[in-house]
Amino acid sequence: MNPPVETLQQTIKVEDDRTGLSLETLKRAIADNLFYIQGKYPAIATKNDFYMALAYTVRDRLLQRWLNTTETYLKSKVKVVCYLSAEFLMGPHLSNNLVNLGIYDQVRRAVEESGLDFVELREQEEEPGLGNGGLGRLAACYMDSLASLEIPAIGYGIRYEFGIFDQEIRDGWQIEITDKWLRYGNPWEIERPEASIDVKFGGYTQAYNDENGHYRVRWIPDIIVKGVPYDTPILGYKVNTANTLRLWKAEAPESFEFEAFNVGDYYGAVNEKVVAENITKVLYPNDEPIQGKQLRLQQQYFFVSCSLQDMIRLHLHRQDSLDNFHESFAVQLNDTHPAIGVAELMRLLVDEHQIDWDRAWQITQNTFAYTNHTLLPEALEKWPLSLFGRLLPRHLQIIYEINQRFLGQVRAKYPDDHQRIARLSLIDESGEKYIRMAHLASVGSHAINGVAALHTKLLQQDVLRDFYELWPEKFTNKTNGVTPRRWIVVSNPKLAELINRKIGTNWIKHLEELKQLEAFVEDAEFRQQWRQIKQDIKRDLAEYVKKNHAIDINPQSLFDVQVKRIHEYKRQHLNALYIITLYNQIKQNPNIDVVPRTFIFGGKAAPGYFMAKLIIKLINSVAQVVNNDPDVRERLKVVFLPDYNVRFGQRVYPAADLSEQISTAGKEASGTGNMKFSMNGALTIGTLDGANIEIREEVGAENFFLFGLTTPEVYALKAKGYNPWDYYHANSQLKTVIDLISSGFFSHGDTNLFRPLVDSLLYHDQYMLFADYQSYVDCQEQVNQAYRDEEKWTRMSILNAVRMGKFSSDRAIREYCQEIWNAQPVNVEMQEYVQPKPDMGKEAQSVAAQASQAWLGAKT
Ligand code: F58
Repeated sequence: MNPPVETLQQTIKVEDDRTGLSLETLKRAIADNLFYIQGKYPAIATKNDFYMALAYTVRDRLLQRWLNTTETYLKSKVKVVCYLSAEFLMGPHLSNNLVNLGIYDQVRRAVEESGLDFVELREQEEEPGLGNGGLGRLAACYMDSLASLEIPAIGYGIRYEFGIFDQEIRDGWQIEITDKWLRYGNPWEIERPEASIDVKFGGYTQAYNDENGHYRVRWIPDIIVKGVPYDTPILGYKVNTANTLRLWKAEAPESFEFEAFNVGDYYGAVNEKVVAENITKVLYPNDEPIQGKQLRLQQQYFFVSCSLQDMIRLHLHRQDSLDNFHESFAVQLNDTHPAIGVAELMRLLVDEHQIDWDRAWQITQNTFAYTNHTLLPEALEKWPLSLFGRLLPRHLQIIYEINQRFLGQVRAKYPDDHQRIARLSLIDESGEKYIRMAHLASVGSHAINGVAALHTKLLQQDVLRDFYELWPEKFTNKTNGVTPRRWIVVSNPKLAELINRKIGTNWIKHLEELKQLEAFVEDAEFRQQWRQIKQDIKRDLAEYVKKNHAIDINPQSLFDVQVKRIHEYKRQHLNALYIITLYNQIKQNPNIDVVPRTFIFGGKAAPGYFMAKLIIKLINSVAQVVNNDPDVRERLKVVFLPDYNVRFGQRVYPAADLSEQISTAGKEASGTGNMKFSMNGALTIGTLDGANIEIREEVGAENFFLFGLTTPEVYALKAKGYNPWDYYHANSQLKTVIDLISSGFFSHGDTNLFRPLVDSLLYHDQYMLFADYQSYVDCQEQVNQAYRDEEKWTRMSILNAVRMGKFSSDRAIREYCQEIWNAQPVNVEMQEYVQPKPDMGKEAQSVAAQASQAWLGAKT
């Protein structure tokens, strides 16, 4: 006979299926989600169905923290950091969430005990590739650190339907394939249609006097687009803080459709919808700004307007007046893509909330701070004034007004310095008129920063020199950092495990503690373990390459890796010249004793960037020749691995022996791949550029392979006149390499294929490859010598990794908090979610409802 129900309730504590962590509960939760969310039973479920069931199981375990965090922020007046970025390159969420929740092993077991293959399910996840490269990935690392440091933060961006394209290689050329990442659904986001926001475009403005006789302007737009937020929880590492990444999708407002339907314009109505939805369709895949593309400006204004209106809504829920908006929010502009926010906040404060101009300007300047990510002058964003005025007529007026007042200040300080005034103006009037977005960002912000020490110095001396002379106090350096959670714990669990055994786990949140491992450098057993891990990971990569690309690589060889966007300034082709040099040496002297090397490349080229695509073709063509030549077999291998992305980064950084960071000095703002490699024990061959300089300072010059011109030397050579032919004629090894490419040796006799590349190197190479060629080749020889001495190499590898404390994004975020944002950590208490009881008091119900409405967007 069954025991009475009351007895059962007294004796058995039932674990909640959505929060419980026992193996039995996890297994049941996965099975339940498969049934109730995917609507499948195991016999008919696809791998993706199982992945989704697993992802929902993990998301359930995040929700308690996420909602507690949101509630904590809403109830208090804590300052919230808003990171405005057109790109967030998050990478796969599953493993990261499992690590941050501290339940990786447990969930893995539950999956395996359910008869499923954990790794296979993990690989099902489509990575959200909502960014191009370093800038978007930095935003993702910063979101992880903000949450891990318990700083209230919201990441605001765009929910592109198609992220960065998938890359295929056909016949050595890059082919772009649409990234349909949302095809099978995204279990990590929650749509919040009730929190939608209207954004205006086009039309005209009208001046009027309000009821108090004050002069005002209203904006009558052509079209209105609806921004719908999609929220993703960003959980910190082993804390209760789960911040929000709020990405906006553009939709047509229903009312507009109805209007058109009413007058019978069916096509017009549908077209309106298409136009609106186009705004967030696709990420621009360029690594330099595209001048003059209307859709790009629409994207920028769309997400910035949605985000600022959202902040104002949240602010007015917590406070009565907008007068202290800047105490509620610190808004960081991730490059100039969101810089239109300066004019938009002024518009919202002055036009829509009737704050007087001077006060609005103080609030605006105190709210914004601007990070610059590039030194290439051609990469500074500017918008044709005509296009700008057509799309955002009110903002153009506001920018004129800001400019007039700003230039008034400049004139007061530098009377009659007309050139300086023209240089500083927000409007470039040298030819066709343009709005200079970096100037708008600089004028509208209280802080301006570069992303590595050299970069900040060059900003001050060069790109933003006039602003630096005007406001030196606004400038600070914030050297980039990367999150050790994703870039060590998730991607290199074996290394993390070894470190944990030696010094515990504190280093995961305090990376400088890795220094304690220096004590083990002279411990032969530790070195052996270190080497073994690298070896195992290299073997895994070799298997992966064999399985996916049918290429054999030797796991004993030196893994020499260059993965990053393909760009002339990053000089992947310098690396290719070295490969050809080595190849020639072996061909000339087949018995030469070389260190076996595998050259691994990965990276996407902007679809319209011909020279970058030709560099990919060159690498693949060299690979074909080298890999099929029996004379060099077992000594040289070249592989270009297609579709480099976050997931592949996680696989390749831990497997690298050598990290190629070989940009022309003064061109790479910082680099962050350089940090990920070094943290995983790769040695760097690099120039004195970006964060390489600081990495070398930290790991010690003796543990870094330095070559090439310095920035002052590059400038001096440019000033003097760089003549590539001098190097070509003086260096027979270099000449042989170039002549071999020109001869058609790598292109089946076609002497035209690589001509544009060779011509650019010989006639107008801004990046001065030939000037650095010999120094690079010599330095690579030092690498070979060092690699021959296994113990020496291991010592260098260990010292590289354990001295990387400075390059944790936690350090970077702490600096932003203290020196720019004035933001403090906030403790989030864990409260168990309790099912609302039928007898819940009216008062309690209404308090709960108010809080949720503010967040969800009910108008206050
Ligand atoms: C990168 N910029 C820098 N831009 O090149 C790199 O040195 C730095 O480490 C990184 O930012 C983070 O600070 C970068 O990735 C882009 O991808 C933009 C995308 C949108 C168009 C303009 C370039």
